Formats: sequence, C-alpha cells, structure tokens
Amino acid sequence: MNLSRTSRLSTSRRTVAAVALALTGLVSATAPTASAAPAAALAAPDIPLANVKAHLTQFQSIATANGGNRAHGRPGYKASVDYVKAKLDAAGFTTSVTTFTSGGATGYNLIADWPGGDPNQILMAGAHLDSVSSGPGINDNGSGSAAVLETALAVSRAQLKPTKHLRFGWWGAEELGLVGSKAYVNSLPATERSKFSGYLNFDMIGSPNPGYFVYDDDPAIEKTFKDYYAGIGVPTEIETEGDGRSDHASFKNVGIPVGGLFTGASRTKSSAQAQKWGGTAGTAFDRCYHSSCDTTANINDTALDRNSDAIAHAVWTLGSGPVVPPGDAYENTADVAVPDNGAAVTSTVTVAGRTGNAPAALKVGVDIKHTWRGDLVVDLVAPDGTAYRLKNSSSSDSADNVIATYTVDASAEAANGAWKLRVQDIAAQDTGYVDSWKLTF
Ligand code: DTR
Ligand code: CA
Ligand code: ZN
Ligand code: ZN
Repeated sequence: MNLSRTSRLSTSRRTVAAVALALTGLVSATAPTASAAPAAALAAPDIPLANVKAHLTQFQSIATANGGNRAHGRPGYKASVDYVKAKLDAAGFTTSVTTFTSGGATGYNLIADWPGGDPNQILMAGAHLDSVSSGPGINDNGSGSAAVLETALAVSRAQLKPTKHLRFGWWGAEELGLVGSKAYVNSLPATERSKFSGYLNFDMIGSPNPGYFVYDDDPAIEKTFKDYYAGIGVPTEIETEGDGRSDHASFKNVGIPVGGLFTGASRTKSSAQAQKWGGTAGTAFDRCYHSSCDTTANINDTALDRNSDAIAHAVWTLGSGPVVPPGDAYENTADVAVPDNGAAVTSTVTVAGRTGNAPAALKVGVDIKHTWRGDLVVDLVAPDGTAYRLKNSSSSDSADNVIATYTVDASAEAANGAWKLRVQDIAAQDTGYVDSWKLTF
C-alpha cells in the first residue's frame, strides 16, 4: 500500500529518483520504437452467393407454409428462428433464444456466440429476422438475416480465432419498433455494454433496384465498409435516413459504436444514382417494400453478393487486433486506462503466421504512464493463459511510469495467438494507462 500523499516525494524529487534509476540500467529508459506497421487483417473469405440465396429460399418456404409471412407473433417467425438456430448449432456456435412480449404475443431473439476471443471486446453483427404481416419479407429482412447467417457459418468453416469475441444476433419485432433489439440491449448490464467494441446492422441489403449506402455512425466502422467498396470499385453514399430506422439505433442509444449497410427501401433512385449504380431512375430502390411481392424474386443478386462479402470483410477486419506479418515486433499502441485500486485490465497483441514456440528470450517492451508506479502489478499472459510476472507492486517505488523491457523465457508457449499485457493498480490514489507495449521475437 502506498504511503499518504504528504509523505510522497515531491514531483521534482521523484523525477530525479526516476532518472537515477534509469541511469543504473535497472529500468530501460528507451522509449518503445515504432514496429512494423500492422499488416491488413487476415483476409475474409468470399461468401458464396448460392449459400445466401439458399437461406432466402428457406425463408420463402417458411412464409409460404405459414400464412405468407414471418411476422412477429406468427408461426412463420418462430420457424425462421428455428431454421437459423439449427444451422448455427450444427456449426459449433453457442446459441440462446431469449423471449420478450410485444402486442400480447411472445417475441424471440436469437443470439449466437463464437467461442473464444477476448470477452472484454465483443464485436456483434445482427439483422432483424421478422417480416411485416403483409408478406414474406425476403429483402426486408431475409437478406440481412441470411447474409449474417452465412458470414457466421464462414467463421465456423474457417475456424477463425479472432482477437475479439464474435457475437451474432437475429432480432424479433423490429417492424413493431425495434422491440427485440431494445429488449436485448436493455437486458445487458452496463458492465456488459461497455465490452462491445461495435454493433454492425444489416437491414435490407439486396434491394432489386439497389443503392449502396453506408451508415454514417462510428467512423472506424464506416471506413471499414467504405474501404471494402472502394476496393471493388463501387461508389457508396452515406445513409441519410438511417438514424433510428433499424436495430442499430438500440445499440447507438446506449453508446455502443454502430455501423451497417443498406440498399434502399421505398425512396426513389435519382438519375445521378442510376448513373452511378445502374438500375432505374425514378423508381423505388425496393418497390415491394412491406408488400406481398417481397419474395425471392425481389432480390438483386449482385447487391446481395457484394454486401455479404462486405459483411465478412468487416467481421474479419474489425474482429482482429493489429495482425503483424512474421517478423520481429508485434505492438499495440492503443491506450488502456488502468482503474485506480481496481480490476486488472488487458491489452492484446495478436501474433500470427509464425511457426513453433516463442523464444526463450522473448522481449516485452512496456510503456505505462502512471504516477507512483509502485501501485502496479504487471504480467505477460500467453495465448494459453499462462501468466509471467513482469513487475511486482512496491510500497516504496514512488517513481512515475513503467518504461522497461523485460526478457521472458516463453519457450514453452506457442508463438501464435493472442498475447496479453495484464496490468493492475492495487493501491488507492494515483492513476494511469497503458500507453503501448510490444513483443519482440
Ligand atoms: N425500417 C426498416 C427499413 C429502413 C428504412 N430506412 C432504413 C435505413 C437504414 C436501415 C433500414 C431502413 C424496416 O422496415 O425494417
Ligand atoms: Ca461473395
Ligand atoms: Zn421493414
Ligand atoms: Zn427491415
């Protein structure tokens, strides 16, 4: 436990002490150097359009067998949930169906977790699964539901091991006012909500007269989608009517970063947009919006294919931390606040593309800005969870900051995987943050 403030070294004396310690060579005073720029994340696979359309055919069959729709409170909706859940269970997801009530009828949300990843960094992708009562809802929103399902199945086929924890959701009763997604978000304690790094929403992504719209919410998510489309030479526009119009609003309203894609509903495509994207000017993006003609014939295959691949790109890219190609240094420069006298926090570096185990002299460069560093305990945690103590707490070490390079015998550990720096402040007063840290093989 640190001494009371009055007995602490004054700032000037603390600084002198820190410099003296550095000069003895006990603590490396060298600031971490820039490492190789992170390479692009592992490339996402192509999402087979035929697979996505096969899900749409199933949704169509379900609607046809259940009064022509898949609406909340109707048998066609629950049958849709059962179809999607069965596919996910067979693919190794941990699924759960949660219920809520709307309009006197029971509603259902389907949540699917991909095992693994950092539980403190959740990336979620979702789509509403319900249709309006007037039709089968194949574009609205079988298209989003099918593309998110097929992306999840692609994660399973790849046995992806992303840095973040991947979660997928299919919402009930969106058409009644975002009811299912609101119920889900409201069921999350604040501590859980804070773990979401983002929610990606896909509602109407195969419109027959398509536009290519990107939600203008979280900048990093927006850029991820825009970069994808720029990469395939397709211009995009910002979705201007999206706020509040679909399930991402439920997440945005509690401060979770959101983004998504949209190909248009009842609004009319302009001449300029027809020039840009093809299709028919003066006609709605989806003239069967909320109508009985929203069937499997109401889909533009090119739009559905492009958007399905864009979803996979976003999940692979946003789900992984900075992946650095084989080489010497793997670094994370994101700041992570260390709660005063609180729970440990972690910062992750994903190592991929190496072979064998880590070296017996693995260098761990640490840069933590923190007054009275004696409060801090610092560990390196290997991908299999083995912890290596780098620094113990000390009631007498009143100097600021931990800027040091430690050498760890990590030869018992596989090189590839998510390595974590774990930092805990075990004494009240004095706060700080992880500025950056680096592994050098
Ligand atoms: N409210 C959605 C359709 C919709 C209309 N505008 C947007 C913008 C962004 C996403 C979706 C929509 C529905 O009918 O399900
Ligand atoms: Ca594809
Ligand atoms: Zn709708
Ligand atoms: Zn919709």
